[in-house]
Amino acid sequence: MRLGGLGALGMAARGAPAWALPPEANLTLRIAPVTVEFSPNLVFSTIGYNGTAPGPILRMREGVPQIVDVVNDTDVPEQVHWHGLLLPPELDGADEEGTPPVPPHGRRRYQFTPKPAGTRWYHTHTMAMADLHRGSYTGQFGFLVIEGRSDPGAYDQEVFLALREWEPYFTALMADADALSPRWPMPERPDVPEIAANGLEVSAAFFSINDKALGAGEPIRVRAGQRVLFHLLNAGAIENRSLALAGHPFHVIALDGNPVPSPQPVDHLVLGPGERVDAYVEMNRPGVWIMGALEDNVRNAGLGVVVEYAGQRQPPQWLPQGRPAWDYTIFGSTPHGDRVPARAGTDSIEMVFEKVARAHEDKFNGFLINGKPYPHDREFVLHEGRRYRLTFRNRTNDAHPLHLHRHLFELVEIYGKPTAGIMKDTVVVPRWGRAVVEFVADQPGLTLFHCHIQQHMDYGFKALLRYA
Ligand SMILES: [Cu+2]
Repeated sequence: MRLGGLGALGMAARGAPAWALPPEANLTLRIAPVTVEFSPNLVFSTIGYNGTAPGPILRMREGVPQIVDVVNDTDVPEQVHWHGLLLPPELDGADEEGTPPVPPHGRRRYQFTPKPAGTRWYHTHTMAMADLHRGSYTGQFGFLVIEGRSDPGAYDQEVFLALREWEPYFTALMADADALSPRWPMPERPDVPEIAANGLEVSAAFFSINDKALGAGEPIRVRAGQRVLFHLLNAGAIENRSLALAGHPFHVIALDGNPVPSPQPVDHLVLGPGERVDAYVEMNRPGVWIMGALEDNVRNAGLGVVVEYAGQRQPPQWLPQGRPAWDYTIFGSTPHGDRVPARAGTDSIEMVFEKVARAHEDKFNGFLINGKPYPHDREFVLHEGRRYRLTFRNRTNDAHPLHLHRHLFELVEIYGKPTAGIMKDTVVVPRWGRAVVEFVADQPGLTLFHCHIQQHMDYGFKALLRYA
């Protein structure tokens, strides 16, 4: 065993047996203010990990124990959530589940055995409320890759791209909130539409991929004939993001880090906050191309990166894209029949989501689940070993990325279509839409469920599930 720090040596000098020495962390994450240069003309201050935002790409091996020390060099308590991992509540990283926070100017040690394999991520999980310099509005996010035995296939390069917005502000003037959604059925749409004035929501003026705006920083350099594996993450706090690489389809192989039953090529991707997509691109169209958001205003405000083939020198080119048409079900396997029958022994949990305009401080919208505010004490009680069917009824005019902590779920119905085999931890339910997911209650302990849009979570779009 390697020696720890000076404290450990001191203990040894006093005669502590070697086995009593604390082991060294194999990873230290330091939460502290950082300054990020998004372009030569745009420099922001935020909070990051280890001096950068996004934080370092962490790699762990599935099943190999880890010791992570998190040091908090800020004045406020912090939480690090390990998104997509199956961890006990005391390590998961959510106040609501009882995870002890990392105290201000203090530290906390996390010891865990990471699983399952796949593209995961880590990020702050504090509340922000009306403070747009806290929680997921900051730069506290990064990729966490859990390497497993499964073979991702042959590829020549691996590229990690986190999509983000910056300098958020409150506004009641929102663009079409669902511009990225096709016209899906709206089974939860009320007969009489609500006309209450909408509250202030969060928007942003600047965007980046990783820590650079489109046109700043180095291009992704490729060669004709290469296969490049992209790991994509919407690390944003506020909205769905789209992405296309001019002239090149994405071959989607995994959603939220989990291999899909039917890998498919698509012209573009749409990711809700918290979601990941793993997709490879065959580099077979030499040139200098823009990979960026479909919406011109978002792409031109920074959400993009240049892909440059070797030997090509022309200005980067964007090609007009069609209307977004993202559909999870093309990556699933087809269940038998039109409807997915609940498996024998499956219990049902219904969740109806509603928005209450300007419920908070006469400014911010509030959210209710089944007509009630958080915490839904004893409302959602799980029995270990049982399979649950969760029906999400979105009776609001926004799309919501719904995240279940500490469990993976299988998507069984969305857009009015049955599907099977798609394992996720976050699913975007379209406005007035419905989604049905199933999961096995095999992770005892408090389990947080919430919308991954920071403002929605802060103002009530969350619930605690507990085990009996
Ligand atoms: Cu939401």
